[in-house]
Amino acid sequence: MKEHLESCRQSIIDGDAEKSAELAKLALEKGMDVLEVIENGFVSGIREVGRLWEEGELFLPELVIGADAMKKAMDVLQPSLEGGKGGQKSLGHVVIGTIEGDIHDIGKTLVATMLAANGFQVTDLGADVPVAKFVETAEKTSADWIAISALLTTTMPGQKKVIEQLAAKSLGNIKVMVGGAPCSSEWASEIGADGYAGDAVAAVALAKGQ
Ligand code: B1M
Repeated sequence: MKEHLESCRQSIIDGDAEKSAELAKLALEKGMDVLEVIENGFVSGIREVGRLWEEGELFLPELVIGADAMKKAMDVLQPSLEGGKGGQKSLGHVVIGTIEGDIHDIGKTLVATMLAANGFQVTDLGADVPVAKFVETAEKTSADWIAISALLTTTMPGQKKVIEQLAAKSLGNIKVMVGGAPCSSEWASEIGADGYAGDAVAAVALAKGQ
């Protein structure tokens, strides 16, 4: 198990998309815990790529190649996370997306998949989503939650703008959760969000009111 997780992590650091997809398939065949493989294998690898890039040991193209390897592995694993979907009563409707100016979508997609797998109806708006689009979609679909991902310190203020637009339109009944690497519960309180989730499991618990 430990060895396999380490190989998964290394495949992302090496930017080897063929290998990462192969290791993801192998993990499924071995019946490994998919969330553990994602978090302690592949996510650990992409975070290391980010660290190496920040320290100047990798260049931007290598960051892109690492992200591609990560996406290939997620493409293999994501369907098995969706297993819980269907047949159950919806626990509520969540509109999710990555805020405008920000194209990081790996974590957001993982959160969307986990919410859907746990019985929520999810409208995934994708990445680089304008503030008004979150508000309009949530209003039109009578959503219970808006979940806004931001991975850049420069795009975090967009999360606050969504909350301000909701208030301006008297839609304060729609709850807002924020997430993404630079966010925190302090940030959520500061901007008046209803909650912060540090990972996909926490996002599900928050949406369930746990
Ligand atoms: Co970028 N990038 N990147 N990047 N990138 C970061 C975020 C960075 C921290 C890297 C670093 O410096 N160490 C840094 C941000 C610095 C800052 O603002 N403080 C950075 C930068 C600077 C940039 C560019 C500006 C680089 C450049 O062009 N000069 C550029 C920005 C482009 C843009 O958005 N406009 C850029 C580009 C890219 C790639 C395209 C190459 C690629 C993204 C590919 C893609 O997503 N399609 C990329 C990647 C891969 C990263 C890192 C390495 C990894 C992000 C990731 O996918 N993590 C990242 C470093 C890092 O985060 N440590 C970095 C795995 C993912 C599963 O985790 O997204 O954190 P995460 O999601 C978690 C939780 O945060 C939470 O649950 C998820 C699952 O556990 N969560 C939520 C996330 N969203 C949530 C929403 C919720 C609830 C929970 O509900 C609301």
